Amino acid sequence: MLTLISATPSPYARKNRIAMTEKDIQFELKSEIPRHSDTETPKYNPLEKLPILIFDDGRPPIYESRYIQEYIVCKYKGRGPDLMPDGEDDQLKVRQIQVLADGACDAMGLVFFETARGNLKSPEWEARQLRKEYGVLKACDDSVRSSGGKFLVMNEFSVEDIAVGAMLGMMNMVQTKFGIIQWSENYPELKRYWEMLEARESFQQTEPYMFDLTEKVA
Ligand SMILES: N[C@@H](CCC(=O)N[C@@H](CS)C(=O)NCC(=O)O)C(=O)O
Repeated sequence: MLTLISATPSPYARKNRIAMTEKDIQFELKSEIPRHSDTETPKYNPLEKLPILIFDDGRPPIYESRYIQEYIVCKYKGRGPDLMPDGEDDQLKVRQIQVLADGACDAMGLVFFETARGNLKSPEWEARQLRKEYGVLKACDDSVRSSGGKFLVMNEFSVEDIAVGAMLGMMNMVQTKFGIIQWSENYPELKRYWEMLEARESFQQTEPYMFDLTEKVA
């Protein structure tokens, strides 16, 4: 049995959970708070980040959500949806979109911890990160409009749809809980695409929610 170390609000772990659910791969979900001192992440990943996929046969664990997606796509090919188109150029498009979606999640993390600095918060730094959020939203909206179909590349549900869906789910959570970013009103097409993704069973089962961070981290 595989084990995935995850966190309830994590868009990164959510991507892996969605891919494994879509492919009907059984795994144990271990949710934790990676920024608390009792986190198990350093035991498996020197970068101290989750998601981490742990094997029960002694193989070393793997980490980095995009790498775990690649592992799932390669090792479970032929099981459930491929989650990756066949053509090289299409695969490159998929990976390019993943870079943007994951980068927006990284920038949101930086905004979150900048906010936690209270009086030491740098408005310039926060504005720089928020600019990235809005830039990625615009780029994703452009991709939705030019895809001409339901999904972004070759009209096949693939890992870049999962990445953009998880990113938008994270932004929605942040908008609802902290009022940090407004996006859904400005991008009706992107919102429609996101709602279509969220209607999938794999998305519904993994809806993100915030945990209580009780230790000071920044
Ligand atoms: N690039 C990494 C980002 C993972 C990441 O930032 N995970 C957060 C949880 S959402 C984490 O574990 N943070 C702990 C830390 O940065 O120390 C990935 O895609 O897996």
